[in-house]
Amino acid sequence: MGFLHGKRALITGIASQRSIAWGIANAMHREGAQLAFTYPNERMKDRVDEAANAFGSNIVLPCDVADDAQIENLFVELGKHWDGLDILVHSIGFAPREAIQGQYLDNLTRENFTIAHDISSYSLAALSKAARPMMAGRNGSILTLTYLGAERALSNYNVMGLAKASLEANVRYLAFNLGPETTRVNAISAGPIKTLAAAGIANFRKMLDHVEENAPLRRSVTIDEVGNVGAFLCSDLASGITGEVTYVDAGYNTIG
Ligand code: 0WD
Repeated sequence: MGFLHGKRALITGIASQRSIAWGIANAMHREGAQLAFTYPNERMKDRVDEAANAFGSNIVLPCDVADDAQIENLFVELGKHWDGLDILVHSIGFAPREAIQGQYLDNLTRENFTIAHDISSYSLAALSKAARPMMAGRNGSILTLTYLGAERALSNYNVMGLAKASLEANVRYLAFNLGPETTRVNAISAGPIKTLAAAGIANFRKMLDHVEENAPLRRSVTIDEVGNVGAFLCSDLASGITGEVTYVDAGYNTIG
């Protein structure tokens, strides 16, 4: 029996089979969790249907996190399928493409700053708040994805680094707020992985090469490696861990 047997997990952020959320869904499914999925717009629906099929789920619900009504409606609809929720996976990030190339100040505008923070950080708190009634008192777990650019000024990551710093603070405040009702909140700081979101970052290949040459393991990580840690963090095996950022980056963050 898998270590997530009997758990119900809502997975956001699947855009393709390369998505980190796909790796997380795969590991959670293998460990016995029941899964439900969200898609942000009609264009992405087929991809997410494909994921649901692959993981034996028939719960696929719309949710663009830029829209309060869709966030609210998501949990109304989910409540028609499930009477409680154990796991919420937030694997969502976005910044306007011009903001994640060149130098930080080159394309920094109030609008780019706001969008990056809204979609990449506020959405974690908004989803957690809306999920709260379904998650309280069940030893539930919320998981998000962050990146080293939250702590270090990295080329091209720019305003996304600020949004990820906000996201990591969000993890700590949510963990502090939701701990008394037994819900844990954690982040994985993943090393660079070639996904659709990563393709938007200028010189992504160069970042990947640098990690592969310099990380202690002399390679990058896979979505399955991130998925395994995600499944662990959302399981009762990790019942003492909350408010943390766990690195799955082949050790890259530990070198100077
Ligand atoms: O190297 C990487 N790929 C890393 C990614 C390293 C460390 C962290 N991360 C983070 C990302 O910043 C993001 O938070 O992991 C998370 C997942 O990213 P991913 O798996 O790399 O990227 P992708 O497969 O593109 O999934 C991100 C998805 C979106 O995909 P697109 O390509 O359509 O932007 O986030 C979702 C969407 O499915 N998304 C939204 N979902 C709901 N509402 C929205 C939205 N408004 N915007 C984007």
